[in-house]
Amino acid sequence: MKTRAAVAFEAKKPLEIVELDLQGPKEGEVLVEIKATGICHTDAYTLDGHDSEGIFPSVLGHEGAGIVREIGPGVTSVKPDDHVIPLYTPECRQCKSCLSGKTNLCTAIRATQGKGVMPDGTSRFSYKGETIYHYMGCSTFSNFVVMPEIALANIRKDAPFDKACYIGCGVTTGVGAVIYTNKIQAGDNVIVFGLGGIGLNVLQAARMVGAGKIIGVDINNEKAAWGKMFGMTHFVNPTEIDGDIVAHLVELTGGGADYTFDCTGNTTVMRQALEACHRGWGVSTVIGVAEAGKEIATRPFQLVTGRVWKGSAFGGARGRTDVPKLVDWYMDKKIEIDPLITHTFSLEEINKGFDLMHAGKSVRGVVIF
Ligand code: NAD
Ligand code: AHE
Ligand code: ZN
Repeated sequence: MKTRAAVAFEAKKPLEIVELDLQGPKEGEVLVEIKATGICHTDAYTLDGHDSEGIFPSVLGHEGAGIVREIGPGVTSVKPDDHVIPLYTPECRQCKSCLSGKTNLCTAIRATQGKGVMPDGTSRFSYKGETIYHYMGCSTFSNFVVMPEIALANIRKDAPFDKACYIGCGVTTGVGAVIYTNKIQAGDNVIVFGLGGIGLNVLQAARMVGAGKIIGVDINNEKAAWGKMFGMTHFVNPTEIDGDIVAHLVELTGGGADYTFDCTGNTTVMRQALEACHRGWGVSTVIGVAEAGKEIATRPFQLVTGRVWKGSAFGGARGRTDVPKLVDWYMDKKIEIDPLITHTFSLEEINKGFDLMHAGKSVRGVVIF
């Protein structure tokens, strides 16, 4: 069949809207009509050539929601007309990682996802006979996609696609980092660096669990009002304080935070986030994705004296199990999504979404097919 898609033919070039050929679902695969997709900073990072796994030409996008249109042989967990969220972190429930109960990082198909192909090693997309690669096992910037069954969360049908799509990455990443990766408790002091599409979701989850001080750090003052809407109690712009940001935050929290989060992808900020943790027990979680070749550093003494440095992918959420629950929380108004979606676009307008993100003017842009 044919599908309209925004294709990244080359790094650092605008996406081009073209009609691709799409092969139907094979064994264990599902054809999904994507109804809406968010634009995450990770898409921009790959398009800008910063991803060591970036492959071109490819169809980017990993934050979508849609409807099952056809199933391949052997598929049992979804059927035509089901509403689904594609999962870049699948959940096979059979691999060593899934069975460990210690991680959400299913390893069943990670190697082929990173190579831009389906689990059988081939792509379903082509253009004028040339292969176009998949991205993060999702490619939600295409109106139709083929997904492995284990990478689809089956969600309730009354959730609107243009909001539910955000649960496919940003909402789950931010909320999950608080409740799954860290199990933050009432009264804990929290610092969030970077108040964008991810950081604001960390804030709202910190508010939800009754955190104590909820401090937001951003170099863009326009994010102060956003932070306050999502539970932030104090805002700090590091470019506007006297002296060292770490010392400032340690003083503000009476010795350092119980939990800090990097939601910027900047390795200097990651170090500040670790060092703003409380001596003896503070935990710093890296969520931001750093450019290829970047490394993090700190004095080992920071760890010797009890600070913990860890990371979180997709908020530690097990996709097929937890994503439908997050959709329920949204529908039950436990978490807010609507105000965070500041812009919507047609597929033809998708490059505007990247421009607004780079300019710091949008929180989440969503393409509606
Ligand atoms: P975004 O562009 O919406 O937000 C980034 C925010 O960081 C902006 O508000 C910006 O002003 C702020 N910022 C930039 N430099 C800063 C600095 N030096 N100090 C303080 N604030 C600064 O991006 P997003 O969609 O929220 O994504 C944030 C990061 O999270 C990206 O690196 C993205 O790739 C990553 N990410 C990771 C996961 C995961 O599973 N680990 C999932 C989604 C996104
Ligand atoms: N391809 C990059 C790594 C990118 C990365 O860390 N991705 C996050 C999700 S970002 C979503 O917006 C993730 O889940 N990582 C776990 C994984 O298995 O990719 C690189 O450095 O090569
Ligand atoms: Zn993302």
